[in-house]
Amino acid sequence: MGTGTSINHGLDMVFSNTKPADATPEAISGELQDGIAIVGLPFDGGSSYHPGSRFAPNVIREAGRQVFSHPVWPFGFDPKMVQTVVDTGDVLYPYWKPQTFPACVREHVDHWMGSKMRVLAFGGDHSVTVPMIQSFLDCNPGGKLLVLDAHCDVADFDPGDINHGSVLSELLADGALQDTDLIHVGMRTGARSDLPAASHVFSMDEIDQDHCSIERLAAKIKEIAGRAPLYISLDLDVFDPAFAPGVSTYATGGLTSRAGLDLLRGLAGCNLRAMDIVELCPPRDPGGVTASLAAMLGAYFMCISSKHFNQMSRTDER
Ligand SMILES: [Mn+2]
Repeated sequence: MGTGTSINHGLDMVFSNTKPADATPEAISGELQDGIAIVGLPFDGGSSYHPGSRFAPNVIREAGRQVFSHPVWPFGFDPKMVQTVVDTGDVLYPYWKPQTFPACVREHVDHWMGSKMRVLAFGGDHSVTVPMIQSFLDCNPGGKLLVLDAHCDVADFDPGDINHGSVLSELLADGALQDTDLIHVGMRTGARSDLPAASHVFSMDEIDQDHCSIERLAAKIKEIAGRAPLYISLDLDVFDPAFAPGVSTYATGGLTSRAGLDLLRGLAGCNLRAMDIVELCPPRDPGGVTASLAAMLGAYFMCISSKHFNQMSRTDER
């Protein structure tokens, strides 16, 4: 089973018992650069309703302990054993200057985003995605963005605003993200016309959650994404509150956890470069149900984007 270089130091709070970031990408030489860099984004200054997502990164790390106690179903392997996985820790910022957070994200993330490593980030409220995507697009011009979210996040904004409700309006206004490069899944608030007509929208009422339909949806997304570098921004409120009660803003009528996991698995083979999982609000998460889902989604990303899995799948196809 591969030669993973993950190390359990057993001291720090890290996702998947992996090595804390005592190494920069430059220091991780050769093939080892192909792996996962994990980043925590403990910020909820952009939340409109229920704060608390600043506590999410470590809660997801903790939930990961159980997820990684077995090979990840249905992949049958432990993703930290087949590739380098480095938990780079949390983005730090002076809490009394919340407006500095986006720049602090760039400072922490840019060199990982520009390396061969894939980036897996745990929010934070959805506003943390803005500097993440800007970093991604700077490193991957022509990259595409897949957003899974109940909301379309197109609120009006003034320069310098930090608002989890204006993620897409900011990115589209910035010019780095083209509307044709935006794929949006799970919308069920606002109006379809809130998003640019040229973007690819699969609203919740258009998604049939049986297995074959999710497979077809994944195939459509893969067709749109092609070989372009892909960033997935996963707002946990895309799931129905029955499956993900620990989010800050509820929107009834969302994905089941099964459908969401199947959809993510269906995206194997895309040129996956990064994913964020945002809006987990631990203070309203009974029993850690949503944290557990977030950790599993992270583990899925680590599996489907690994060289190991993609080589295995190619062999199966022969
Ligand atoms: Mn949302």
